Amino acid sequence: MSYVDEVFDMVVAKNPAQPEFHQAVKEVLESLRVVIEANEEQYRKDALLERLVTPERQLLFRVPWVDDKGQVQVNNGFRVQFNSAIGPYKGGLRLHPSVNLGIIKFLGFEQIFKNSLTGLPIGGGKGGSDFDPKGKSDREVMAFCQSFITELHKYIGADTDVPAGDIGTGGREIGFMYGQYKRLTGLYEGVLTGKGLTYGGSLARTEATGYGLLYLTEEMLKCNGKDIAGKTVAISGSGNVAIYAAQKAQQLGAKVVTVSDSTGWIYDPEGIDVALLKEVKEVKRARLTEYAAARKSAEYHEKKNGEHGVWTVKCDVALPCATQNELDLEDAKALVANGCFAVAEGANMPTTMEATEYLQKNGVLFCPGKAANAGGVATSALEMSQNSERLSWTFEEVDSKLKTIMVNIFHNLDDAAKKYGMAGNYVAGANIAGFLKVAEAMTAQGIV
Ligand code: NDP
Ligand code: 2IT
Repeated sequence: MSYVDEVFDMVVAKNPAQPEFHQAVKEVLESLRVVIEANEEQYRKDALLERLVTPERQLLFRVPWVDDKGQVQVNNGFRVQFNSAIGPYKGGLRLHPSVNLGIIKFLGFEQIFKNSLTGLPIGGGKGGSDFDPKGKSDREVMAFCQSFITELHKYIGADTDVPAGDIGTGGREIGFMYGQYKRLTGLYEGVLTGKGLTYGGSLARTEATGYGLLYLTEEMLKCNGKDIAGKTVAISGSGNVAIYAAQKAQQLGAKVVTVSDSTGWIYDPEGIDVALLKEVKEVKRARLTEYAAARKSAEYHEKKNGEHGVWTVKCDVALPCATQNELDLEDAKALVANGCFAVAEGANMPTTMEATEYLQKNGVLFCPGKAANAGGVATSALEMSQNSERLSWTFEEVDSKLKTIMVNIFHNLDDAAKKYGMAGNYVAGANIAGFLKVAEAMTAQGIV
């Protein structure tokens, strides 16, 4: 059996009931086959792949907090410190009722390669909790965040592990966590990113994932003889990534016609009104029904079981920006049938493996999340730099660095795909380019 297959079987056997983690590992290992086979003896002897798929450290902890009725609630807390070969662990904290260890491991594993692709010195990690911030009062969210950090603060720090936002964790949650970390440690340091601008946050971090997604998409289209201007774009999600992806797409001259949340989706043929969307989602924390109520041109569709939502709408470019496995084979077929020619992932692993293969086979340009959404973590690393030198850069400075990083990422993965005889396969290109830097650093640092 080949080394890659052996390691994949081991991952399934040793990590039962973690399908998302298996899926993420499978996709990466499949792409690496050609690289591994060229140097199999050495990698096998060093157990390089076994070490790569095994987190350096996994923290599981209890998070007790008191709700507004005086009732004690208990959630599960997670932090997976996956790989520190090229820098301190770096990655977000997801707060969503679906969170479990397998989901955090898939996200942490992806983060290793994503962070490598940014070209910046950051290792891979991820964390979170099955706490649901939806419908909670600010005081309840604060109580949860303080309890979460009271345990996690022992294991993080500006030079060891630097968490940030993800689904359910935005500026409010990062603020409460930062305050508690500072209170417990007495340190005013860059231990979290995505901070508010008055206490060490970076300009353009809020916009970075969505903007970066569009900078990369623009470059991918340009290198394939196409232009984003004048195109119709379908976006899923209506959170941090989706909102700023829509904003930048419109600035670049495209028309965004859809957004969604977990209960429904909007079709707005006149183009999404981003200012209204921000008011509904960022200020009121309300459902998309409020967007539809305030805008004549918008159709609201309730999400029903088995219904395929935003991907049934005719578009040129699709940007999934909500969650994992939200774009399946049927969606991919609908996109291709409607003439969609490019898909770039704003979310982490939103496209199933079958859907990815179908899109690639049908000539759709496909950029995986670990490259396409790397602008968020890249700008987090720029926030770390600013915190270390105790300076703040202008919006234009950060935004122009972000754009350069995204353009470079695209060319790195495009070059890697060509070098290994898989021109145009950006999934393989991203996995190979991300892997090679981490593998070299792990090898140089010996058996640790
Ligand atoms: P937010 O919490 O701001 O928004 C998430 C959006 O996705 C919401 O519209 C939410 O709807 C929807 N959503 C979440 N879970 C589900 C679900 N199970 N089914 C259907 N819809 C769902 O998160 P972000 O925008 O920050 O994150 C979106 C994606 O981007 C995630 O995959 C995240 O890992 C990834 N990402 C985020 C980065 C960042 O910097 N924030 C960086 C790189 C990647 P509802 O409100 O109804 O739950
Ligand atoms: O998935 C991701 O890259 C993020 N949620 C952002 C991580 C970060 O450290 O900014």
